Amino acid sequence: MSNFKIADPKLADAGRLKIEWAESRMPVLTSLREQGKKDLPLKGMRVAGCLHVTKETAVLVRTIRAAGAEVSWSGCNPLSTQDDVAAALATEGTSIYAWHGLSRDEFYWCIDKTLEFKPTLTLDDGADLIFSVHDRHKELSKGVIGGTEETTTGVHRLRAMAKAGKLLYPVIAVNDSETKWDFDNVYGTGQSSLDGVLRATSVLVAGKTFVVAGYGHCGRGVAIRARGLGANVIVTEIKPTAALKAVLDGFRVMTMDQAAKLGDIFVTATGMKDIIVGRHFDSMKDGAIVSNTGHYDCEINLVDLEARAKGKREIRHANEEYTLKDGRHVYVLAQGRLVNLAAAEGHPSEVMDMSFANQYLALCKLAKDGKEMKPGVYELPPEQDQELASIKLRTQGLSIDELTADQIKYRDDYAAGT
Ligand code: RBV
Repeated sequence: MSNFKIADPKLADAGRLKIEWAESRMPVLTSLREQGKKDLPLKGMRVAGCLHVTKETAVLVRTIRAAGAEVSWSGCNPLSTQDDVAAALATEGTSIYAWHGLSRDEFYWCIDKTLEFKPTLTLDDGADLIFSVHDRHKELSKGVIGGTEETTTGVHRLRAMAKAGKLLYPVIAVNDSETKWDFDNVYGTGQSSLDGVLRATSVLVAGKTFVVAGYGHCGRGVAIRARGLGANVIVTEIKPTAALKAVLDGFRVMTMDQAAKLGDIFVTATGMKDIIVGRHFDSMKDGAIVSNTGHYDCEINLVDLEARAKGKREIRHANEEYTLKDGRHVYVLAQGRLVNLAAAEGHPSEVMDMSFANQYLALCKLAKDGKEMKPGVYELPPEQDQELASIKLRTQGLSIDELTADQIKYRDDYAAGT
């Protein structure tokens, strides 16, 4: 019998259909599952997970369980849980504590519940679970062989913990695998963020001035897709080389002070706090739409906006209209939380297929070798990226060329010139 706290168990049938749909688009992860059913690489493991409860995550959870592990799960964002998926997981025996719209206290309560079974492995997206182990449940860390981390923000936190000498067990930075950051962060964030903006607003993107803050992998993905829909895209940056890349990719680059006056739609993708603050709201056009796709909700300063507002109302799902004291309106999507997961369904299954294959393989690696690994942040082997990409290509019916023996000789021959 599983333990769970979810919104409504009656949603399980709808959740199961969603999961089936995702599964049909995740051939890499499901092929690993078939192998895992035979080899049971996670036998005896207790995996605590804190990651968005989506249909794709459910495919990962099923895979981890099929490989022999017990699982206890919570969501990693108050607004990203898909309640029907949570219900489906609960009814198939997964311990899960997650519902859409939980408070901050409930968020940490859910994490604490997942730790009750004393995990041997932790799986994070944003490092809130690992941090909870280190902060409030230090005694549990002795029993943890290792952990994994899904996202840039979490890896950043963990590297800072390791640098401060505070990290107590080895963690694999799944985010840093090429088959994660070069696909999920770019194409996943690109499409799902636009999906979130569109579901929350249904506005015409063509012809709009679309401001993207940050030109890392995520920001680049959003900028490319916004341009694809016909927007005039402006990029803001703090890093000279990233800004220059945006310029050479054909985007306008300027400061947020300048962009704030021009933008119709804003998406922040920086991982940094206070990207859009009071003085930016002061200069925005009437009707500006503001959203964030970074991991935490600190990029748009809503306290500053509240201070300028005389009223607000939810005008559509995940879309709040703020009326400012001077009569202008600013629309905030998904309360400034990641718009792709809070207003839409997160990244498409096809990219999560590779991200979660990396997650699964990282857990298997820790189950096998974790006891010999010192505390620290580790990366997955680059050969694994090539293997996963090969499976992905094969399942799409695509073939690629191979070097001949003669070409390999040429490649390795430093004396061969003109
Ligand atoms: N993300 N997961 C999904 N559909 O399950 N969508 C996005 C999904 C992850 C993504 O890998 C990213 O690194 C993280 O969410 C940000 O919190």
